[in-house]
Amino acid sequence: MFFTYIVTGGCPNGWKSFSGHCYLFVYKRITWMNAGIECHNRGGYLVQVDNSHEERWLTSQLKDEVWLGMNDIQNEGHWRWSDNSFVSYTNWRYSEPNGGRSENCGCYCKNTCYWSSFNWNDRPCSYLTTGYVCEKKK
Ligand SMILES: [Ca+2]
Ligand SMILES: [Ca+2]
Repeated sequence: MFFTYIVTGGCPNGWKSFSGHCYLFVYKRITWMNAGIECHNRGGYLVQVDNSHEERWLTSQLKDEVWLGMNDIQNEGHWRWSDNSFVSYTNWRYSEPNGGRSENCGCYCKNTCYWSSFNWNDRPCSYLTTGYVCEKKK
């Protein structure tokens, strides 16, 4: 039996290819936790931004605010990605993160102040943001 598998640059149909990884952009009202579950169910994880190269590509693709894979739920101010690795590269918006214990999940926030259209904000994990990005390795 054969399965047809439509790929775009080595990624499943609907996913975008960048630097050895595949990215799926989903726009819907959703909490951070549920966004993570949906990514997991698709064989990926909430997007992890490792460097300015990836950051520039992601922000060039974004159409609205989306969840990032990072959180400081376990230890306030100590941000980790879904695989438990520490967040090293950051692109926080000016004055962010500002939420303390009430805001423990990271997202891309629209930015009207600077040339870059999106950068990072901490938000309550139960906030219904406008979407999420899943990532997985090819
Ligand atoms: Ca926090
Ligand atoms: Ca915030």
